Amino acid sequence: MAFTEKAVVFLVMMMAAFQISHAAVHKVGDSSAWTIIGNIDYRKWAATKNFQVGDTIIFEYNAKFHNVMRVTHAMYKSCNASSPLTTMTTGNDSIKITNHGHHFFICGVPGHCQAGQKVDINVMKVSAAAAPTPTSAMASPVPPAANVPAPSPNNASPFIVVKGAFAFSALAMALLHFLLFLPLHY
Ligand SMILES: *[C@@H]1O[C@H](CO)[C@@H](O)[C@H](O)[C@H]1NC(C)=O
Ligand SMILES: *[C@@H]1O[C@H](CO)[C@@H](O)[C@H](O)[C@H]1NC(C)=O
Ligand SMILES: [Cu+2]
Repeated sequence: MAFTEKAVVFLVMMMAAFQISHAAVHKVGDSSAWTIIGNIDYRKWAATKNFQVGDTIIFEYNAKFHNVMRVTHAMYKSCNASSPLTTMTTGNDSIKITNHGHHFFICGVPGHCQAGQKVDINVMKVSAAAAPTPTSAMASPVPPAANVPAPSPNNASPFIVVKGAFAFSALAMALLHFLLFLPLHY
């Protein structure tokens, strides 16, 4: 009986560890990818996914014909590509999700968003038990450098992710410094 109980506890711990370290990669449109061919229903595609903070979203497309713009909800609804938050143009763009809530993307090529090339990535708030700590999130197996596209003039999201990680560690260092040196001043 002890063996069975130990085995169950071990299994549960393994599952918990997997949950915490598990960061999924979602390719938008799956094998159809990011396109206007075939009238892909990206709303339906998104509805089948369980997006979590830490996951990576990949847009794969022919960069001659499409792009990816992160936009506001209003711009998403009206397919207004005049002032995107970020624009990505490599044809293989990956975005690491760093916060929950809606993330809206459209193709900025005239007519494409209207034809349905738009997606709303709704990232759920994780439950407290499954929530990764900031430390484990930072130690995720995806090296930031792998996400940085070849030098390009645009302001792609992966850079924001990298900057965010640096900002976080800088904050942690500042806090540590504060805690270590505060007693010396009193
Ligand atoms: C698109 O958005 C811009 C900036 O928010 C705005 O000035 C413009 O009027 C909008 N165009 C349409 C067609 O809604
Ligand atoms: C796109 O990048 C991913 C890694 O981020 C890679 O696995 C995949 O093969 C690439 N796809 C293409 C078509 O280059
Ligand atoms: Cu397009």
